[in-house]
Amino acid sequence: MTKIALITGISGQDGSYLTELLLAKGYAVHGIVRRSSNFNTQRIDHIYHDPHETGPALTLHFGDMADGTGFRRILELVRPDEIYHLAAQSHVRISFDMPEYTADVGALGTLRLLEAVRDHMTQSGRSVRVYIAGSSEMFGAAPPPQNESTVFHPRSPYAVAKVAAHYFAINYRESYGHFICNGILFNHESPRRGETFVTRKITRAVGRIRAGSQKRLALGNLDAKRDWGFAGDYVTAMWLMLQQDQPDDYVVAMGEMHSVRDFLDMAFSEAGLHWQDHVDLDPRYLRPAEVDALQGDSSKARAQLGWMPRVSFPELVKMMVQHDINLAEREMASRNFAGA
Ligand code: NDP
Ligand code: GDR
Repeated sequence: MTKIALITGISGQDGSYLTELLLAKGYAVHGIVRRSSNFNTQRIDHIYHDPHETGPALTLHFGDMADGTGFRRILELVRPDEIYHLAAQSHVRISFDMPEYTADVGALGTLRLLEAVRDHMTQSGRSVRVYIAGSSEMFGAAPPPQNESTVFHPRSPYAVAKVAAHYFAINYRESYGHFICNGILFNHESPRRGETFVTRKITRAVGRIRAGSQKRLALGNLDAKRDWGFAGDYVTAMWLMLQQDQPDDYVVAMGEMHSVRDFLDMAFSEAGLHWQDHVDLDPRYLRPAEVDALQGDSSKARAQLGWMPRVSFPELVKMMVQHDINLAEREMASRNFAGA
């Protein structure tokens, strides 16, 4: 029997890698996308085929985690075996500008999903497994290394919303016996990372500075330390969690800590540049409360799930820089052609 997966946040970085993984495993994949005045499916366009031409291995539905009724309708239609709940306003600094919306989508959106799944299971007698995308931001000010037993100390509206979602999930697991897993994932990046997150902001700038289309790069706190891994490796952990006999919560991380300054050093050096010649500090990018240091202890995921990252930190930086050098060169070439 073909397994059916439903992914919220399918158009995001993780959604695109997870879709590739599940399709390769033979799943029929359904994803929820937001209505937008512009196309917002660039990250999955290479996988999506017109169902009129090829048959639906990947099916998209319009929806929004602020709209519980719409989600229920999609759930009844799709009848998934597994749900991967990735949708969120996922930018930490922007969550200080939009706290109410961030909490509505991140915390209440998760509750809407869990309630819909609860009713669906009661009414249909079916069993649905659910993955909830938690974050190392939930640890916030708790000193490193952080693992599943570390007490949360969230430092942003985003992180508080994720903590609420985490405990909603545990409450539904304990109250109704649902198969729900919380993944507590540390930062994971890729060439598909949104361009306002610090790693991609840096590698995009490196590419453009090298191509001659950008001169300066404005950043905030260079001292913050993060545990950065490759997104393609981290979606495998999501899938593994839902294949276990029992639901549980897992930290997924590389176990290394690097500062933003370290990332700058490596990314600019990879392109033969010196970041000190190009970077300006702009207080606009500072946060009202910062998370200083995150380093995950993922021994549990490695022992129980058999999860292992394949891409090292230096390989990740190199992959992103090479991608963005090529992208900036293509942008310059098309700009020159347009002006020819
Ligand atoms: P992205 O920001 O790249 O993707 C977020 C996705 O959620 C997008 O598809 C976005 O749609 C969608 N979305 C946003 N708001 C809504 C809404 N109101 N209704 C429905 N969909 C919505 O995030 P990532 O892929 O990097 O992360 C996936 C999940 O994992 C998020 O929940 C994030 O908070 C969490 N996480 C991420 C980590 C990381 O390092 N990447 C680490 C730990 C947790 P659109 O494309 O239209 O904007
Ligand atoms: P983070 O990622 O907040 O860890 O959340 P981000 O890349 O935004 O910031 C990492 C660190 O870099 C510092 N920083 C800057 N950040 C941004 N975005 N822009 C800048 O110009 C800049 N200058 C310095 C930040 O202060 C911070 O300390 C990401 C998101 O994917 C979340 O959804 C996810 O839950 C966590 O990772 C784990």
